Amino acid sequence: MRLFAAVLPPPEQLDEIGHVVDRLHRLPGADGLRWTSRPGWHLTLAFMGEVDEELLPDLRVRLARAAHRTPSFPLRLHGGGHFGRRALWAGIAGDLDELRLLAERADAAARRAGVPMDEHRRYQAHLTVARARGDGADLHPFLDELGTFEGTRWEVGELALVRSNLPVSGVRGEQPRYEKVDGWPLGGPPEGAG
Ligand code: 3AM
Repeated sequence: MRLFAAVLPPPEQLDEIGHVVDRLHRLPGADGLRWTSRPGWHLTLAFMGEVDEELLPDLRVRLARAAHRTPSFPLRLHGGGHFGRRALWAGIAGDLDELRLLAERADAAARRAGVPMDEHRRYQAHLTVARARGDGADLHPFLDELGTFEGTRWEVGELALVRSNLPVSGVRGEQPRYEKVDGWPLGGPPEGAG
């Protein structure tokens, strides 16, 4: 199955960015973008791609350990950014050092479990809200609107393992469906306790 590790913001924070994205939908050019589906909004930590079922038990143990080693930390959604002309995202502020560490630990957990991981790109925390079709689009009007957004803070308390179900219908613009398959608390009781 196709998997990635992620942080899932709580409903309240998703509603806040949801209101901003509602406004983005009304801007000229919005129809030309593919808007990501809200139940699936996430902060990707480490993308694993297709993972053999037989690697899953070890992967789970290692991700649990990665979560355990990371104390919970605060984040908030803040402003926006883009990857070229292709992806429009809400930005993240707060304890980005801890977020980056969690991303590195999730990546290392997958690697050690035998998942062939791509080489590191510099980790850029983001929550993708739209993708452009074809050659891309001018995302600046959307960035202007997103730029002033300040979400409220939440405490990240879980590392999630998410399955990405790619569309099979062939319907143009259909989105992958994301499904949380497991989650581990950050921090957690001392190892060996209980
Ligand atoms: O929604 P975001 O931007 O966080 O772009 C994909 C999405 O990221 C990314 O993993 C998330 C869940 O699909 N992704 C997909 N294929 C990828 C790949 N080959 C990838 N990231 C890195 N390498």
